[in-house]
Amino acid sequence: MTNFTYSQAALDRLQTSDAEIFDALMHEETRQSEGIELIPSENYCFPEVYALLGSVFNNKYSEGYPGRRYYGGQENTDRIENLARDRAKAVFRAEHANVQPLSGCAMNEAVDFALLNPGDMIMGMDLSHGGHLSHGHPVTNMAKIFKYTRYKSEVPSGVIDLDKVRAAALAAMPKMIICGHSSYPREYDYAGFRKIADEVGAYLMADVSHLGGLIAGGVLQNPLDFGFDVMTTTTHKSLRGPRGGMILCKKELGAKIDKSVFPGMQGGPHMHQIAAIATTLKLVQTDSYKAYAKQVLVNAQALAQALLAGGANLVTGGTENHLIVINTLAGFGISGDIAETALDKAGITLNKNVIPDDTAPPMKPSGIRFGTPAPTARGMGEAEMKAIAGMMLQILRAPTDETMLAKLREETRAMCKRFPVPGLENMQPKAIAA
Ligand code: DSN
Repeated sequence: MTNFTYSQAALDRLQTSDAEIFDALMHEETRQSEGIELIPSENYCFPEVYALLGSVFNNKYSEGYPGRRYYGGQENTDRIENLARDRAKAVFRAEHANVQPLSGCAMNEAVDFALLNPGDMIMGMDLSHGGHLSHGHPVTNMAKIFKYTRYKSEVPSGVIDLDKVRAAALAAMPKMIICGHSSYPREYDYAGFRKIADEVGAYLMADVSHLGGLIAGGVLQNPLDFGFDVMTTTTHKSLRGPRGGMILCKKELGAKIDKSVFPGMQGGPHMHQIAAIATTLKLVQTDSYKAYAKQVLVNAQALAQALLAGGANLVTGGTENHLIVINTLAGFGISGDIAETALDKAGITLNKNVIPDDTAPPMKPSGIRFGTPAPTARGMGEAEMKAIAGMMLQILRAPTDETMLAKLREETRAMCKRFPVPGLENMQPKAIAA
């Protein structure tokens, strides 16, 4: 036992000292327990993560790196950061690891500033084809500093035509090429990208934020096995850790990356977060986590096949990873925001999403995006995926049928009761504020 029982004692105090926030917390526990979470970047963290995020490591300032800090009292923080770095290197077969980035955008920005100069050209995937804002969208601050050029996937297959990527790279001569996405349901040809980067003399980076857990679990390819210079991943998606980011890279780039994270971008690292990352990286090495990663992909196939059989229009025609994008406008005559709202009413949470070359605005796009990491973490399998697909199809066909939505809400609640959220198994409904 620790000297302070964080969870119950701290919650009891919170209930008295800030009833409004306590109430929101109780309602969020209920929402997460009683609803089917399909946002593909979300997950239920390992319960151990809650313990560390709510621990006294929150109180510590640790600017610098293990063995070289600007403040005293680092014997325990050095231990956890060394463990986190060593485990990250082991899990991802990396030569160097930095576990301090506060989250995804910060980690990607740190890489850009470590390896490039203002005005340099970066090549990343087009946002509507699955790329991420932090890979050079004009609305971001980074677009004021670096130049960006984009590659796309082929429509409707989703294949990335490497001849086109090569031609575009030879024309733009980027200093860095990025593989990575937040809504691309296909695998990359990492070896093909390596050849192109070599030909134009660019650094090659993979942002595997969505895939990190599936790579750790050994069910998707690891870009570092293909000679990538840098790989970034957030730690809270398929990895099931705390919110955070990691940069993994070749040894010779380690010093530049570390300097760019601190003091370049950030001050004090969040040591409670780093402790939780360390534990996450131990847990993802277990057989049960490897089985989980495998089941995430099996479930994605089950969900995709059932939706296809029901006439849904899947972007790229299917999936090879954990996520699925549906063109709701083409398949059901409704925009993604209408679909998102209707599904939410029935207890199925996902997000509206642009589809390749979408002409509709991002708040009223033509599709939806969803995936299987979260339902798989609560133990749902193929039978539940088929049932969820059936409910989704009913809703997408009749999004304004409130009677049907209410009936399906009861069904999703009943399904969720059978699969408690990890860490919330003993949730007492009576403890929930009205
Ligand atoms: N917000 C994350 C996602 O949903 O993919 C990426 O930043």
